[in-house]
Amino acid sequence: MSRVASRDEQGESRVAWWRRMSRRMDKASEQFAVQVQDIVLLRRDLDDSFYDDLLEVLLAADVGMATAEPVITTLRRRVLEERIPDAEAALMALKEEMVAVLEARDRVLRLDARPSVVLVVGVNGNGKTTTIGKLAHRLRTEGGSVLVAAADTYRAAAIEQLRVWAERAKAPVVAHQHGADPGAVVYDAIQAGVARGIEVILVDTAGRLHTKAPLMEELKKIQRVVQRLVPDGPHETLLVLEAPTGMNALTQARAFHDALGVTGLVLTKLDGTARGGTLLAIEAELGIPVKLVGMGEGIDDLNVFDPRAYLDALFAGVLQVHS
Ligand SMILES: Nc1nc2c(ncn2[C@@H]2O[C@H](COP(=O)(O)OP(=O)(O)OP(=O)(O)O)[C@@H](O)[C@H]2O)c(=O)[nH]1
Ligand SMILES: [Mg+2]
Repeated sequence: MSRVASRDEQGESRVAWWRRMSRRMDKASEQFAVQVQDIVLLRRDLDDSFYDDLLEVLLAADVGMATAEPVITTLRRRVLEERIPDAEAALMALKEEMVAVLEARDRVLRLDARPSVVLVVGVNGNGKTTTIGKLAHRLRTEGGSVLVAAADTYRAAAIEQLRVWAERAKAPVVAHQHGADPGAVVYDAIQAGVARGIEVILVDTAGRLHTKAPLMEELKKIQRVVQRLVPDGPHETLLVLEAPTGMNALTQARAFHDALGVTGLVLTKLDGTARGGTLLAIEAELGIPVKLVGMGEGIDDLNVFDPRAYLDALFAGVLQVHS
C-alpha cells in the first residue's frame, strides 16, 4: 500500500473523482477565466506586453512568482520554436508547461513501513481531523488497516469528533481523557498498532494549545515519542493548509516546516474558493509537494493531488469561453 487508493468503494477512478470535483473548483476557474479574458485574450499579438500581462494574470490568481516566471520564460521559447500562432494556443501551451512542472514532483505518500506513522499538523480549523477521517476511509477502502490516535487532547470536543470519523472509516481509535498528555496517547497508539499488526497509524494533533507549552514544542515532543518506538518515523508529517487563506498561509507553513520538517502538504477547502492558484505558489515557495487535496466535507472528498486534472479544472473556464 504505497499510495492512497485510486478507486473508492463504488469503483470510482481517480480520474472520475477529479472530473466530479472539478465542478467544485468553478469559483477559481471563473475568476481565472475572467482575468485571462480581460487581459490576455483581447490581444492578438504575442509581444512583450502579452507576456507581461500573462504574468500579471498568474500572479493575480495567486500562482506566485516562483512558478509563474520560469513557466512564462519557457513559454516564450516554445512560442518561437514551435511557431505557436495566437494567444489561445499560447495559453494551452502554458497549461502544459504548468502540468510538466507539477508532474515532476514526487507526491506519493510514504506508507511502506510497518507500521507507517503519519503525523497530521496545522493551525486550528484547517481540516486536520476531517482529513484524517477521509484518509482513513481511503486507506481502508484500499484494503489497508488503519488506527487513529487522538493526540489533540486540548479541545474538549476533539476526541469525540475523531471517534465519529473513525467509526465511519471503520478504523479503531486510541484516545485518552481530555487534557491528557498527547505524547502518552501516541505512545499507546503505536504500541497498540504494532501489537495488532496495523499498517498505518494516523495521528491527529491540536491546532492551538491552551496550556503553557507552545504548540511546536508539543508537536516536536510527539515526534520524539514516535522516534523512540519507530526509529525511522514519523514517515509522513503532513501539514494541513486551507486554500481560502491564500498566501497568508506561507508564514504559518514555514514555522511548522522549520520546527518539524514537513514532508507533504494537504490543501483543504479548494471547493468554493477563488484562490485556486495558491496551491502552486505555496508548493513552490516551500519546496514541499502537495500530496492530498480536500474539496468538501464528505468522507469521499479527499484524494491524491493530480496536477493535470487540477489544471484542467482551473483552465476549464478559459476553454469554455473560447471553444
Ligand atoms: N468545504 C470544505 N470544508 C472542509 C474541508 N475540510 C474540512 N472542512 C471543514 O472545516 C472545519 C474544520 O475542520 P476540522 O477537521 O475540525 O479542522 P481541524 O484542523 O481538525 O481543527 P482543530 O481541531 O480545531 O484544530 C469543519 O467544519 C470541516 O467540515 C474541505 O475540504 N472543504
Ligand atoms: Mg481537529
